[in-house]
Amino acid sequence: DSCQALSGYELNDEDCDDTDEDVNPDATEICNSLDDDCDGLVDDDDSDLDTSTASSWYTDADGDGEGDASTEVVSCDQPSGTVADDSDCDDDDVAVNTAASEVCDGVDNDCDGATDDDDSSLDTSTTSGWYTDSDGDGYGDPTGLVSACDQPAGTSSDDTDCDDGDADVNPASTEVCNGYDDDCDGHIDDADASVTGLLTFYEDADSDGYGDDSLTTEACSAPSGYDADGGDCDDDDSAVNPGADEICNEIDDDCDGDIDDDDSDLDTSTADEWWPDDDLDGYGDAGASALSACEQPSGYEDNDDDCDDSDSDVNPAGTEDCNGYDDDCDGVADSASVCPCDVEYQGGDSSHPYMFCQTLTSWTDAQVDCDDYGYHLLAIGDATEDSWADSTADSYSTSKWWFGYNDVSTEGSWVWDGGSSATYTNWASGEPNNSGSNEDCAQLNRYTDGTWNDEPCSSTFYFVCEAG
Ligand code: 2F8
Ligand code: CA
Repeated sequence: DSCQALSGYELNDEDCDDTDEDVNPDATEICNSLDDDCDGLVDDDDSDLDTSTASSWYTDADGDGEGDASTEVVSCDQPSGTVADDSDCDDDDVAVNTAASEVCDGVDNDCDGATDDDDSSLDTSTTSGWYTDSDGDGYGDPTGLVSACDQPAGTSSDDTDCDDGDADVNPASTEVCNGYDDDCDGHIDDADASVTGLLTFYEDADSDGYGDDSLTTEACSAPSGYDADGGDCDDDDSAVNPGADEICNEIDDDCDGDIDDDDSDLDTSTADEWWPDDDLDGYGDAGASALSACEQPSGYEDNDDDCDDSDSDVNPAGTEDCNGYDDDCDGVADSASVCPCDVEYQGGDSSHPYMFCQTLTSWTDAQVDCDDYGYHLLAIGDATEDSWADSTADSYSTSKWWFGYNDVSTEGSWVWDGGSSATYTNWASGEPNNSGSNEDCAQLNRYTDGTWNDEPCSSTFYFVCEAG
């Protein structure tokens, strides 16, 4: 004791460690394993502990060295079962922590917030192989590998599609004849034993494009010596098949069962032309249309030389007679050589003869003479015929010529030989005058201008006959 404070002495004895100036009742309890504030309690045991000097500890339930952030405990000493790390995102799984590898398992193994394919640090050795399935047929393109945990859209676990651009082509498809390896077995069409839908081909021995219906084989493509078309009715003759033209040769060229004229398909350019021979004189009707046929039809001839198919005496072999007809079909009816008189034709119409008979004959006898050859006394139809007949008669003789106009039957009623009425007349002025009440027949050349005159029918003149 002393009255004054002695150097190195204090009025209290509360220092519990007088060798450490930081330890005393006024000191702050901190983590240092000392009873800093001399309250008898050290560190974690002292409720006065300055926790800012303590550490945070986290439960590491799975013992993987990383703790559960939700289990923070602040203390100086590490509690048993805790760690200073708080990064374990699953403290019940020792395999899940920030040191783990991200693998395909649906778990965020490395606690980085991303799972599986979403994690760029994914261990790709744990992924699966997926193959693009562009055609959506469930079979993937072996060249379109995509590695991922989960199957990406538009992929397949399969890698056996041999054409990922065609949904009809894959190992489950049926091989058909189309030039593709439909079922992806490496074999196309006929080379694939599983092919279906084969076509029928026909053996074509004559190589004309059409085969024998009785010799067939099934395939996608025509084997050598076979054709897609059958129907060849003669496979030894390349000119005979369904594609051939039916021609006149007594063969069923086009294999339709009909031969030559019996076949409506006949190429008529190979047929002959036949003309009807109604008068059966061996000569066809020159005025008829020809019939095309391979064989001569009954009643037809191979010529159209008959100028009158209603008269078997008229044809090129006929005998030209004086009858007003072209009996031998040479284009000329009658002639002076077969007729009793000179024969003339108006305007070059050799089918219509006129006879200019220079024998003095009464009108009535002349009428009979004309009629004997199938003619009648000239009937003048118009001024042209009148002028021609008059000038032609003049060229033979300027004497008088009978023609057919007469009023023999009824005085004053003039008609042509045969009885028909006239549409044209050319009487001389003052004629007919029935001079002497005895003139009933008409004649040319009383007047030199070609006009007509009536004279007695008993007079004998030259006469003009007209055919028909
Ligand atoms: O003058 C016309 C007249 O001339 C003759 O009679 C005089 C003719 N007769 C004979 O030639 C026979 C008539 O026919 C004629 O009309
Ligand atoms: Ca007269």
